[in-house]
Amino acid sequence: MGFISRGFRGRPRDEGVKLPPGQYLVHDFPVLSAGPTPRVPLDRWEFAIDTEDGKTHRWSWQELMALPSETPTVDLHCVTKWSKLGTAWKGVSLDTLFADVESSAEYALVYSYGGYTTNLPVEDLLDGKAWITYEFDGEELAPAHGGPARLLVPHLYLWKSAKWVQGIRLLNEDWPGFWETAGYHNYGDPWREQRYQGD
Ligand SMILES: Nc1nc2c(c(=O)[nH]1)N[C@H]1C(S)=C(S)[C@@H](COP(=O)(O)O)O[C@H]1N2
Ligand SMILES: [Mo]
Repeated sequence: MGFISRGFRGRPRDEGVKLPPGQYLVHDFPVLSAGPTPRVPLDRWEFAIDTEDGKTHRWSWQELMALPSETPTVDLHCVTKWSKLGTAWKGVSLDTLFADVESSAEYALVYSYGGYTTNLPVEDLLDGKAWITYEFDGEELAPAHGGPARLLVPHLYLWKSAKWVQGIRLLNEDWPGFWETAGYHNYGDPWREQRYQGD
């Protein structure tokens, strides 16, 4: 009779959303940590970039706060298949942190307080693709989600976004990190569904 069912699936707000293959939407913010949450007092916190020539660039918490910040709103994709859309962050772009770093290294090994590591190409940190974030949803970043500061690299699976980030080591050869050594994909592009080695 001319009645057309619109055939909503799920919530109307999820309609028309295109997710990477194999992902489903969540509206909460799951916590995934491979170990206990490290606590680093801000007066002892620092972030470092170590170059392939053995030079170290360091920022204290106050120095990080004094840098120009950005407020990216991005989608998150976890290899365990949840995706969370439109998350709002505040942090410092890696372009800003790399501004005075002289390096021709192609590879980065990100390391965290607590010992976590993850690797990615340096170019995936640059050109507006990655931030050291310290606020989520307008509030200081909760320790469980990586506070005081975490790397955010939203175009790769979320295991690349190291929580409690401590530094980035620039390398001429690729060193696999924690999950990459355990059989996860070396690069981890969610749109190409690069979950495990061989994908
Ligand atoms: N330091 C550290 N960073 C980490 C992890 C971790 O165990 N330790 N887990 C990774 C994984 S597998 C995911 S999915 C995300 C989870 O971030 P969330 O707990 O804020 O959701 O953090 C990533 N960063
Ligand atoms: Mo994950």
